[in-house]
Amino acid sequence: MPDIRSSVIYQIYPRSFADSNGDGIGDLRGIISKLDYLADLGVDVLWLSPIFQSPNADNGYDISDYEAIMPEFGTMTDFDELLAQAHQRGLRLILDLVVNHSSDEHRWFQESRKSKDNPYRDYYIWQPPGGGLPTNWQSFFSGPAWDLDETTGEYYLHLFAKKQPDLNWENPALRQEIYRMMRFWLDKGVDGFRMDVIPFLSKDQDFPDYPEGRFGDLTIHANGPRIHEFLHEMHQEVLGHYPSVITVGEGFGVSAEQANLYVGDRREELQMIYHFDHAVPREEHRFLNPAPEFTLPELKAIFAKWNTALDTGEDAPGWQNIYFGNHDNPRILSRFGDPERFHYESATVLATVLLTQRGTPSLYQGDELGMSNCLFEDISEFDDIQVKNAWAALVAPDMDPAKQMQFLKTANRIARDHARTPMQWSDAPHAGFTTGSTTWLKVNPNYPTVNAAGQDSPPRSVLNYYRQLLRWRKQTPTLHTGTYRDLLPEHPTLWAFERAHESGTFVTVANFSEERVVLPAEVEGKAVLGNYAEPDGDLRAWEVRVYVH
Ligand code: TEU
Ligand code: CA
Repeated sequence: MPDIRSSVIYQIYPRSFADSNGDGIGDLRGIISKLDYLADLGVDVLWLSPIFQSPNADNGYDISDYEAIMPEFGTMTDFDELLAQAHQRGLRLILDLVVNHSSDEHRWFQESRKSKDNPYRDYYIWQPPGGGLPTNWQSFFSGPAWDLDETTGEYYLHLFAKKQPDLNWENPALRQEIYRMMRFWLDKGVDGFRMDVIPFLSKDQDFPDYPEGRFGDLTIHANGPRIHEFLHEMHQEVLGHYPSVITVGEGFGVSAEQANLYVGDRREELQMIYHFDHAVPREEHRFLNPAPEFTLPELKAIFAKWNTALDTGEDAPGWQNIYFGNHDNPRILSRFGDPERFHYESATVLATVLLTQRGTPSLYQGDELGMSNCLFEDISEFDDIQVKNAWAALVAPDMDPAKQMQFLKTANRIARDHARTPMQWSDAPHAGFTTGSTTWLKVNPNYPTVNAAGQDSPPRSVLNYYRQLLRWRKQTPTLHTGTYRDLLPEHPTLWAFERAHESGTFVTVANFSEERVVLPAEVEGKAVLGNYAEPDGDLRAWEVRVYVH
């Protein structure tokens, strides 16, 4: 079994990847039809965002049956074929495990809300009304985290939308149901799980209000009192019985110092975690008060800090999953690159920096083509519950024109929908994503120039750069396990780092600007790879090189 450290993960957002039947919604047969493309790209592991039955209040992150396929995506037979065909091509497949909450349409919740003595009552978190809301806890998508359910007159907890009630991990029967469900998928041959908001599973049973000065700080719900007990139990009951299983925890609220409690080598919890330190801060109020983007020195400091933390302390070493973007963030090229003026150059800078870093990288669909943010001209063009609920709370009450403009401008920078527009396969109508006449979310109008078919043959394309880089990464052990050292942490526009290992030392140097920069003395050796012909002398606009010495 390949070491996860030499693997690269590719995230598929199934709704937007490829539509096989013309209904405008991506599906499993669509993914099957693109497996050759993915194998040829050179990735190792496919992570599918949720494919389970769901009313789609949060695009599948609200599951109503963990063992059934969402009908829009296909059938269990389609899934079995997808898994078999992926394995035939040497691709491993991991699923999204969303077990902090379910959908309110899950049978367990339907039962749970019926009466206080229903056998499923304790599958969820209920509190009596007392003097009103049980605590002042806030949710991600819709104001207070408690909702009064009229049938029994009690409140249930939902840290996300109202239609996403939190499961009660204090209940051993619930935990066993989850473990059984995990075995169901692993026994089918699934290779592991990406685990949604995993640090949230354990809730403080004293149900304290937010501490003074931290009202609405949702990171407080992470790292609850029994989280490590639960994850260790999950390992004993399930994960430990599948020696080559891949696990990636979504580490919202986990600090670098806490990471090894989840992924430290001997902890018997998870294999990898990914953090939010460089994710777009996107609490509801940000749509009117946007936070500035990270500067390059800030971004570099985050990567350096995590590398150090994972190698430090009694639980070290630990391993992480690294990324620039995913389905919860805008497009990486729009955040950190220059899609208009230096499309190829800046997309390949981001590719090289991520794929030569220390950690198991996750690529997000379309980044290998240099897909960028899409212009949403009106609130009605968005789909995401987060944007819509924020608009309803912040703008809809008075429809103040200045607020509307500010909101739209910010959403066009930070909304999750940017990552969710359909994959751009060709310059055919709807970017070749569907043969039908509509798509569930608009297609980025730049598809005639940015698409996979157009990048397939030209040697100088973002796609071919990724292909070449992924092949080279695979055969270069230094990139899998070598140490990480930032050579110029303070430099405002250069990211220069060294990866050292007995099999060779490499230095990546990347210019995150269009200004020419003199090659610093810290960078030595012979250039082996880059995004400009004749890599020599000053670094040109958005130039990246990798040196060996
Ligand atoms: O995300 C959890 C999470 O904490 C954030 O990504 C959050 O959704 C966003 O930043 C709000 O500001 C996971 C999934 O990746 C996300 O798609 C789901 O919406 C969420 O959990 C609920 O399942
Ligand atoms: Ca379809």
